[in-house]
Amino acid sequence: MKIKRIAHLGIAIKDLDEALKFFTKGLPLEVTHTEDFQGMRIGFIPVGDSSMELLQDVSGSSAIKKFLDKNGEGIHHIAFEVDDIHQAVAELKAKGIKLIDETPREGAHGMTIAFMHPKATHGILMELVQPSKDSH
Ligand code: CMX
Repeated sequence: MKIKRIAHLGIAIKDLDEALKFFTKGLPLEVTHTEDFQGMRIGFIPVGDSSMELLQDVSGSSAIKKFLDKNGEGIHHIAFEVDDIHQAVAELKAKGIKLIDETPREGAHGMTIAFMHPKATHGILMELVQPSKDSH
């Protein structure tokens, strides 16, 4: 497995429109893609070779809602880009590393994703992603 870069930092936020005022007017950044995905409203903000993935709960029952209720806004996960996610997941399984997604699945923005369990990664929720051509 080769980890190519930090693809994005997932940040749990209460309100995407409100957060974008800070990120695009307070900071000189741009939101390049927004999407409704599995009970979340998601905004992608490129920063150099990586992105921030702002995650708002809209369903009242997403993983982000539970995280926000427990911790408030903040960094939720870190995503590493790999070139072959199926091979990467197979390698982690062979090493006995606990995964949330034992089979890669479709994520936001056309990415194929798999989460590792935070209990196996020193308390940080980590995600592997294999972007599609137009992902960030
Ligand atoms: N980072 C670090 N630790 C986390 C965490 C996070 N983002 N979310 C939960 N945890 C920890 C909790 O603190 C808790 O630890 P303790 O047992 O020590 O208290 C433990 O994991 C269990 O947490 P929980 O609140 O009881 O939540 P669940 O067990 O129901 O779910 C998790 C936790 C990580 C398995 C679940 O949130 C999950 O499957 N996440 C992956 C999918 C996801 O987060 N999707 C939203 C992101 C957008 C996307 O899908 O692309």
